[in-house]
Amino acid sequence: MFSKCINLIKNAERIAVFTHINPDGDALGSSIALKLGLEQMGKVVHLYCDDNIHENYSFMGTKDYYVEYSDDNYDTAIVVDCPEMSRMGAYSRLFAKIKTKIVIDHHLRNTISADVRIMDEQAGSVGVIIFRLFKHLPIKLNKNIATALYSAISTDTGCFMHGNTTSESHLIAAELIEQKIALEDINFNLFKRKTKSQIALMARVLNNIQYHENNRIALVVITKTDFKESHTSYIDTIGLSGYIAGITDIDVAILMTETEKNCYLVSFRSSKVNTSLIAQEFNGGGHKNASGCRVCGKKENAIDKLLEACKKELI
Ligand SMILES: [Mn+2]
Repeated sequence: MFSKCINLIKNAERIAVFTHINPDGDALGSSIALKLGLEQMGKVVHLYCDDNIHENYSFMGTKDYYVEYSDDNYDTAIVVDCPEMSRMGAYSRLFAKIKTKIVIDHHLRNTISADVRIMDEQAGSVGVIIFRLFKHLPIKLNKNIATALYSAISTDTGCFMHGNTTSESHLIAAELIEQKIALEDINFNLFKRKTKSQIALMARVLNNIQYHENNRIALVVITKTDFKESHTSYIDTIGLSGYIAGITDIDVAILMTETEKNCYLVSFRSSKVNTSLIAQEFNGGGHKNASGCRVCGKKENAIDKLLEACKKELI
């Protein structure tokens, strides 16, 4: 699986690593681990993410590793955890220009073309794939790499609670923990740490849950007003959809976030329904249990469209 990728990496000198906008722990952790690992091989590696990075991830060193580069002198591009070009934001243009391209991903439908595509839809996180790749390269685990990879895996498995958690993810985690990572601190940052503003936003959200289809669908809309009045922004919605999905007997949780007037970023969460099928109806994508899309239109119309698509998947 890795042989062609390994050859490309061995021949690379200057590598740009890309990931998706609205980056999560897998996107950031996988990118940072790649940077630190490939630097051990003497490569120059720069990280690109066209978005703000939440303060909660700063324990991984995001402030040092993500800086603005104007450089475009790369021979190799690697894009991780990103299913389509548009999700790279403005950096998709830089990615397109680089001669050799490698895709490493676990999303169900990845549409980015490259010289090598390392795809494992069964992998619970890209972090798992990077860990396997490192075993074939002269890269040694250390505390910083282990912190990044653990964060990647912990994020996408919901702290080893989601259905994509496997014995492999636990075995890898065990190896990473042996690097003396700050386990408790990492998981606090990933899953518990909230600002007062985030709690204020959460209070508004929890107050405004709508139930549909005999309580099988829970839906929340976060408007620009909610952000304004709680002094928060889109980045502060981290973890909210998972919270709603935890309501007893809910089959699907839908979180709609107004990003521009009458345009919503939608995230679906479910342990019972294949949410990627719902997201696909709106040209979105993701995984079985967690996916997302964008809808535009008047709020009530957008809600109706989403509920209609969602109902079809309820068994
Ligand atoms: Mn991921």
